[in-house]
Amino acid sequence: MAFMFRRALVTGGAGFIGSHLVAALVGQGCDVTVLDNLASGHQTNLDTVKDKITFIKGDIKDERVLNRIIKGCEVVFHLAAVVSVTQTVKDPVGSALVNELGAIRVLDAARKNGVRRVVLSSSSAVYGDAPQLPKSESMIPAPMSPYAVQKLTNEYYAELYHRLYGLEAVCLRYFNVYGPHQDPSSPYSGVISIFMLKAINGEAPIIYGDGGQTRDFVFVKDVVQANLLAAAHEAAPGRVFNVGTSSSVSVNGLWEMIARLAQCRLPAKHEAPRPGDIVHSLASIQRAKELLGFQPSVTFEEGLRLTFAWYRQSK
Ligand code: UD2
Repeated sequence: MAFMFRRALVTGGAGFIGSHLVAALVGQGCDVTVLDNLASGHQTNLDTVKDKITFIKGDIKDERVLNRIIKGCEVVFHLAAVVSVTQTVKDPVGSALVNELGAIRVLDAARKNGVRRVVLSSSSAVYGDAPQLPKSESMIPAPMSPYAVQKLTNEYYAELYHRLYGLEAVCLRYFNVYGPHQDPSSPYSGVISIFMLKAINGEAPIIYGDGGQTRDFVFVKDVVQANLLAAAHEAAPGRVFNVGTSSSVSVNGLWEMIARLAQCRLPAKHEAPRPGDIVHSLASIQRAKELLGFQPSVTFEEGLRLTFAWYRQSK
């Protein structure tokens, strides 16, 4: 029996993935509160639902705010985080205060206020550069950045809160998520957002290395689907699930597809590989398929088309 819920809190709900999740929850009649400090999220991401949600500008580190707004929620989707790997390398302590301590505060506020389930956003970063493909949840994690350690720590705490306190915590390891609302403004933004902007502006992108590296790109709508399944399904609590598509595309192939969409004939410039860049990444989504009924619904071509239309319109 699926767990039906009416009230949810989304931390990081003004961010790229969070804002899509909020819209989907509102669409299914859920009463949604968003907590976001707008450090990397944008309130404009919530424009279409702003009259139908409660928006709180605040921090997950603020225990008082958290305890106040979590009351009465049946599910918490925890997406608030320092999302840049580079930022966590520059500031391991500051980022841990948000990504580790902040997450524990969310789990603890949930426990103390009778929340039934918490869905936490984790990352494929926890696998590091282990060569085995596809990456499956049974592999031993090999985190290689503070970001990855922080996400893995969240997973351990989630499991612990499930075991010790019976809180129904679920973790989702996202692979390379793309789609509308992804911010292309930093050199460490998602490659699709960067390439889209370059193509629209008629500029050549930079490909690091020979471009043969591959990624499992998952459209944001499917990440939302995974969150909703994780929140509702009885098989989810206490578990970790990969969220990807189980197919991959090379960075060269990606630029070809985007250039075709934009009718841009510029060849990419190649630079030295990024230090620490992993070569191949591919998800096994067997567990999510079997236990949650997860099935990616948007083909890569379709997802790119939708994303491109959004960047062109919002330019
Ligand atoms: C993703 C996640 C990161 C972490 C990591 C774990 C994103 C945005 N980042 O990093 O948070 O979970 O996986 O492994 O999802 N590239 C170019 N040119 C550019 C930008 C990127 O060639 O202008 C290449 C880059 O060198 C890499 C690939 O594109 O090989 C993907 O880069 P990315 O930054 O989008 O994502 P990734 O996989 O490094």
